[in-house]
Amino acid sequence: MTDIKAVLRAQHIETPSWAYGNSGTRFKVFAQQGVPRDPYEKLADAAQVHAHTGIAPTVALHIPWDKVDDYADLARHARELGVGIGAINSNVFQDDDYMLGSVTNPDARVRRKATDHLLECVDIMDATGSGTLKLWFSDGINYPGQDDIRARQDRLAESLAEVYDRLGDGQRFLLEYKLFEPAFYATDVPDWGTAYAHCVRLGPKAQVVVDTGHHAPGTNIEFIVAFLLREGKLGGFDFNSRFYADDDLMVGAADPFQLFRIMYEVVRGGGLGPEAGVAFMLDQCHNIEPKIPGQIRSVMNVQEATAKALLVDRDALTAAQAAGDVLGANAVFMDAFNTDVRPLLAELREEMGLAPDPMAAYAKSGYFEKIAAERIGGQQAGWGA
Ligand code: RM4
Ligand code: MN
Repeated sequence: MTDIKAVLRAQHIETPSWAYGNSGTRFKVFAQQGVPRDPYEKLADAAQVHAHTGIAPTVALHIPWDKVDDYADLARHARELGVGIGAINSNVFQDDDYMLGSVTNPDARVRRKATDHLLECVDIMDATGSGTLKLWFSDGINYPGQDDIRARQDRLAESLAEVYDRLGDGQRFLLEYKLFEPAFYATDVPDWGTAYAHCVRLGPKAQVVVDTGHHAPGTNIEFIVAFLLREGKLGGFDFNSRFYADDDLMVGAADPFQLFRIMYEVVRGGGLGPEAGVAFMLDQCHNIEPKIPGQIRSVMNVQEATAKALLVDRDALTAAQAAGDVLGANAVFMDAFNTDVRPLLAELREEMGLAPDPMAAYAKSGYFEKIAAERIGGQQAGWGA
């Protein structure tokens, strides 16, 4: 028990700056009260999540949504709030130039512009002390014959190599894949295999990031996790959950059992501790629920799944597996999943000097009332609300 608590205490989940701003579907962005008007206020909200959970000490930035004049100053502001800057997320999907793709665009001028943006993101890593660049490309084609699939792979490889060469010591990039959307026929990085192949060719500073919402329904995500971890190529997660496509709902909300299975493979593969270098990030939008509590709940969901994964009796499991005891092995696994870990986590929080119930503590803190009153006017940068 003590061991498990020590591991949980050291867990580190990163929240995304864009979760704190207004967001929506392509049908409607619903504005909420008190949303941040600039990146500084997003960091203040993220600091609340850390203050109440104790395990969310970094915040991912999205450029240009979080563009500021002085990134070192933003990083200083974060430190003063008790958090740090995490991954820098590039954005080459919201400019008219990118209609036919960014780094895979048939037009060399657009490719140059996109790659320059990625290089600018590495400059921002230098200024903020961030060690991780996250690359997601919306690139792809909608119609058969629209562009040459193979040439687009060549262009992608060329751009990735340029960015890779620009990375300094202690810096890496994570390549994200997504099955479809916004491209509907052929996406240029559609799956983990494509991302993995590009990363292997580039070297150790290139790893794959698994966004849990970016797969076809029914995909065995934990298998992908086990495989990548075994190969030293699992750079991190973008956690969220989905019922249909890339729904970006709260992680653990749609399928807590899947989250448990994923976290079990992380634990099994030695990927949980900081030395493993796996980034546990959230990539979510809170369209109809309040945002800060949405993040708190999500962090708690990952924590609960992790605690259950740590509770799997590995000796008993190995013995049952070796004996070919199918039902016995499955029972060991399910016993851990069916354990109520909430009392254990409440206890852990109290030992960490936190309130046992982060949701209640946040609600009582008065923070929401304060930001709702203070944050009047201004404009927020994000999904376009
Ligand atoms: C993309 C992708 C990226 C995230 C953006 C907001 O679908 O998941 O990771 O940065 O959304
Ligand atoms: Mn993502």
